[in-house]
Amino acid sequence: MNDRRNADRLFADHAAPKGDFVFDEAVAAVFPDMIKRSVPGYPAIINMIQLLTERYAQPGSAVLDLGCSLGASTVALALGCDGRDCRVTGVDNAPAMLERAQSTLATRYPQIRWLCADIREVPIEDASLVVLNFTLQFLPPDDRLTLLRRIRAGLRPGGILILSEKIAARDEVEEDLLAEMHHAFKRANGYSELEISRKRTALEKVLLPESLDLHQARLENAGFSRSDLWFRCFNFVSLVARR
Ligand code: GEK
Repeated sequence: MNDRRNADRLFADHAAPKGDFVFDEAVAAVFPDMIKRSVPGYPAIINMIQLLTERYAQPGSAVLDLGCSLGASTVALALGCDGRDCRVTGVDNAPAMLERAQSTLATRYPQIRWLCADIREVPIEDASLVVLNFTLQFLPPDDRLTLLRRIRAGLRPGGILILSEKIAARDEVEEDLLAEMHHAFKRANGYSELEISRKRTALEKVLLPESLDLHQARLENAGFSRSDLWFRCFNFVSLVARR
């Protein structure tokens, strides 16, 4: 899919970024390769977002992708609600990501609106489907419930939230299994031990995973009537939460 220029070698050599992970130009340039080689099941999740959209997007409603990165999930939304006159919006607060999404996709998908903004500040109204595909994990934990409450309040009856997250294990034994298998997945995709450990250090204070139980309890607290796990591979999950 990617030639060498777009292959993720960010943490491979002496020029590896120091400090906390940021979604800058260097990350944007390799992001499709990075996420596919780092998140088990990512391509399947994107395909299923399209199928879920075909099932749940309501005619004339708003459909939002919060933390859209380069727009892979936003395109799945646009394709899934084809012909239903939905207002599809991709939101990201990293200019390097959003600008690249917009410049590569605007001509092919003119129906998508792109918004460079913090997802904690965008209005959510008259929506039938909202996506948080591996984005909530980057918000400070104290801000997560407020956002979920706003999403719940902005959904039409019958509307859903698709929430995908890297999760924390329930105990040490499960943590060992999941972390080991995630590393095995990355090694199988060509990442070296050094790259894996540098990336883990860079993400440590930025990506804050929580347990599946905590996510489901918070969704309930935010007013969602139920949440169902529809995807899991190691420590990566996706849920459908119903208004
Ligand atoms: C995909 N959904 O390809 N406001 C807006 N955007 C934010 C915020 C915020 N407060 N915090 C983080 N982001 C995508 C993948 S990546 C997941 C999502 C990953 C954005 C951030 O800039 C980045 O683009 C995205 O959330 C997370 O399906 O890299 O593991």
